[in-house]
Amino acid sequence: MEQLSGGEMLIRALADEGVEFLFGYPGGAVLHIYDAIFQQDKVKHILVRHEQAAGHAADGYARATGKVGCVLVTSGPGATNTVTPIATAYMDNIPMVVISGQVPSHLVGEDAFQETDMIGVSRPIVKHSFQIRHASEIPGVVKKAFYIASSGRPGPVVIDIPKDCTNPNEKFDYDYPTKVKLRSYTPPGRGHAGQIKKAVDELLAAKRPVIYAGGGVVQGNASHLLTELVRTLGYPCTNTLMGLGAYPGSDPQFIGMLGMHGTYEANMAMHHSDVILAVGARFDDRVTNNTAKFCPNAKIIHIDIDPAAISKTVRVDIPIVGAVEPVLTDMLAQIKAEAEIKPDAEALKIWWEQITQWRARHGLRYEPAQPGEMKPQQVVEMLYKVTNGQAYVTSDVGQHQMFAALYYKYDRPRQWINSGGLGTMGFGLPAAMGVKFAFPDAIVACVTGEASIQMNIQELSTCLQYGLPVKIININNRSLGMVKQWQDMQYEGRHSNSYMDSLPDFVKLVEAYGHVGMKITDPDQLESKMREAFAMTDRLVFLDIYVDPSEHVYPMHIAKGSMRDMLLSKTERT
Ligand SMILES: Cc1ncc(C[n+]2csc(CCOP(=O)(O)OP(=O)(O)O)c2C)c(N)n1
Repeated sequence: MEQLSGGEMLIRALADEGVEFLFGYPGGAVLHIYDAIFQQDKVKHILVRHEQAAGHAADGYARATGKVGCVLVTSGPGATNTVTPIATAYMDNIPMVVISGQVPSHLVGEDAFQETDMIGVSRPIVKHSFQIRHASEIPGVVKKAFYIASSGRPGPVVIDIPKDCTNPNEKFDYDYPTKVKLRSYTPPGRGHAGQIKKAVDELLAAKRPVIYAGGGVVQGNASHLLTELVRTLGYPCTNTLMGLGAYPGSDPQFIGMLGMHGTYEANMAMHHSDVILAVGARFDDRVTNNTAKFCPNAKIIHIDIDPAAISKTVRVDIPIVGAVEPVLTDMLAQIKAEAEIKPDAEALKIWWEQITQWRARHGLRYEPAQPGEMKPQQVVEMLYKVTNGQAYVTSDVGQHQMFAALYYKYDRPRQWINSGGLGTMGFGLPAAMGVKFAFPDAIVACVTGEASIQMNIQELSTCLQYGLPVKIININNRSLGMVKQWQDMQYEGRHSNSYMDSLPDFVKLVEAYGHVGMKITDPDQLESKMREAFAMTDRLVFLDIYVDPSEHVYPMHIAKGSMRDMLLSKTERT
């Protein structure tokens, strides 16, 4: 049997696991591992400029591919810099393995240089963690870590490795396990047949049904089945922020995103429905508004892989615990088996007429721009046009994120990549890097704001090193737009610390990093400049686009109300 050191075993195990890219940053505790990286060429290490970006890049790679994203950092500050990306991945159920170096075993607990209890620090935000105690454990732990990260409800796993366990002078037998056995961990598979039958009967009897699909459909690779189900039944479908692309955004049966900034028609349809089928969605507070007033007349069917998600915030009538893919397969088979029972065509006709009226009342309407100004919504609509709806779009957090969610139509799962659960500013650019590594020929656009982009702007340097021609669409409103919007609405317009003075000249800044920058202030130049930017297929282009700083995102739920309680513009409410 081959003899390898702990450091060599780690990298070989990653290669055996099929890891293509390891996003990381070196330091003392991981130097043996970095030496092992140097001496092989299977796992490509990507040197970022900040460990936070390593985490988000691995996350973006994972979201775009469905594979596990992988990160390597040193102990202490290197490890703690990954806390935000770990929490980001945890909230959105993204499969990720983070390997942190640790001080040598004999110094653990002695406040040694760069010692942080990473297992303790990360405990509330990981699916699982492993502390390595001996080099020989490494292959087995890597196998388990990847299995746990990617199975069931996916999530981040930390492996903490003391430096002595990677010592190049101590070699052990290397054997990568082919199977993994974990006594206390069995992710659910198929759903309960009786519950599936009950759910199908309820669905077929519905008069005002809505299918509400979330990120679980994307992560569970079940978009094709969701699409088949929605089309078979002829029912309206709404997606959560995390679920965009799970059902094609340009399809007439799609009624838009729901929730706090959901479309008027999606929120109204939810509120007035009599049966809701929730698939891989978790009824979070940004969706439900006040749970006590949530969809008062609806029977709720909930498919989720995690039993803990059932009736967590909203009481569910028919729970189905299982992976969405086999559950939707079984539901479709059940519908076919009950071929003599059809949805109520007359009721459905009336329901669609009602939805069409709601759509006509608001839809994606926004106030037109003043002459010479640009609205942020226009920018996203132009992005959709210029990229023919084909781009992978990553975003940061704020108004621009909501505009990117609402005004770009995502027809494919994994096309829309954003931090929905944690809402992490600084996510967009490194996530776009991860997507570009996964799909070098794809169009990748990062829709951001001038505040968010500055949270990881140093990654422009990484983009130059690896030749990553992502396009950055900076929707520049000279302010922390979303914060300012809340201050306008709830604090009588007192803009406490939500204006950013002294912004850099972004064009010069990106040029200093070796890229192309363009400033757009004239709406008449928006299309031509954007086309010019996307035509430069081998260059990173930063479009700094000045928009109306007073714009708000609408609709917006009225706090403590029901799904149907919305502000529709600065002067209208439902
Ligand atoms: C790391 C982090 N800090 C603070 C916040 C709170 N926050 C949410 S949106 C926002 C403003 C974002 O401004 P910008 O990136 O310019 O986007 P805009 O809303 O103007 O489109 C802030 C500060 C956050 N989500 N993440």
